[in-house]
Amino acid sequence: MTYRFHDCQPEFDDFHHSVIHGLSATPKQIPPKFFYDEVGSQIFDQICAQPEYYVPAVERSIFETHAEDILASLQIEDCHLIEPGAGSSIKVRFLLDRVRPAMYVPMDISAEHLRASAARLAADYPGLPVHAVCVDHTKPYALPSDIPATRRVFFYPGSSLGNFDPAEAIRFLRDLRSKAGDDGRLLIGVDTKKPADILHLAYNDPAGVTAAFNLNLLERLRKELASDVDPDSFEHRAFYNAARGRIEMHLVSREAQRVRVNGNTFDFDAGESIHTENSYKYTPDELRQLAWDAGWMGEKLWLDDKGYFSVHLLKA
Ligand code: AVJ
Repeated sequence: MTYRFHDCQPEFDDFHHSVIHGLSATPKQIPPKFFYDEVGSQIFDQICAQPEYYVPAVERSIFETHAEDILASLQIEDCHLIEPGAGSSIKVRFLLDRVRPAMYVPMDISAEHLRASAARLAADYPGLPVHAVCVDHTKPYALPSDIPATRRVFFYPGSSLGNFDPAEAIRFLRDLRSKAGDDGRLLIGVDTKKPADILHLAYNDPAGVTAAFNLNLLERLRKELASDVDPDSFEHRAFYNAARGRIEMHLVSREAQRVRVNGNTFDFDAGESIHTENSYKYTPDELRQLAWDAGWMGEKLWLDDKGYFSVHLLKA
């Protein structure tokens, strides 16, 4: 078992700065990458088990239905498989159960979570070299030099791309393109546009797990930034903004109040929100155009019957 952990130390100050900066802005905002502390990463796994959050199940059904075609097209045997934002490394097991890459590189912003899930994975796949890299992939970073620069296959499932706005998404894809090299590939899962009621339910699950995920951000403010914010004084709101093709998540203040964060004070009107997430949805054509603008060619595309989710294979 080869297992290595590279800690590129996503700057801890970053959380503090982003929160102070984001709460000083109009409208108030905090970037979604801060959802994923240890607790948040676990709540996200629970979201993925909610029937209304169709994303993982539909993506999985696409992988299963088209497994042969996907694996044949990928030529993954012997490749260096790299997964930005790997989280618990659950989805990649589908690939690892069927083929043997020369190396698996899970990358994640949450050090503890990555350490635990990468170690578990290395134990479950003896003989697979696992090089975990703790890094914030939304910022410029270099891959460690012991990850070979050839035969790189990037795996970016679950519509993680949706958190970037379209201009950022192009920048991110362009960066992957340059890291991938000329024989590189990108297997990417992207949520599609669909009726608003289905989208609405996916981000407003009746069990309240998505609400807990959103509100956990305020728990982080309390724990890590010595904030006096009362999570009960905010409520979860998620809706589909059709004009911009995205789900928006907000934390809405139930009352006019003053919140303290590390010695700074922030005033909220009743009903004023903190914008915590965008989740962009792309038609297959829109995604192909975006990828093209970033230097990728669409090689193959797989959809489920209803067209609720798309898996694209892109080549350099
Ligand atoms: C991990 C960004 C793909 O936008 O669907 C799920 C995060 N937020 N429920 C998404 C999320 C609320 C998720 N991504």
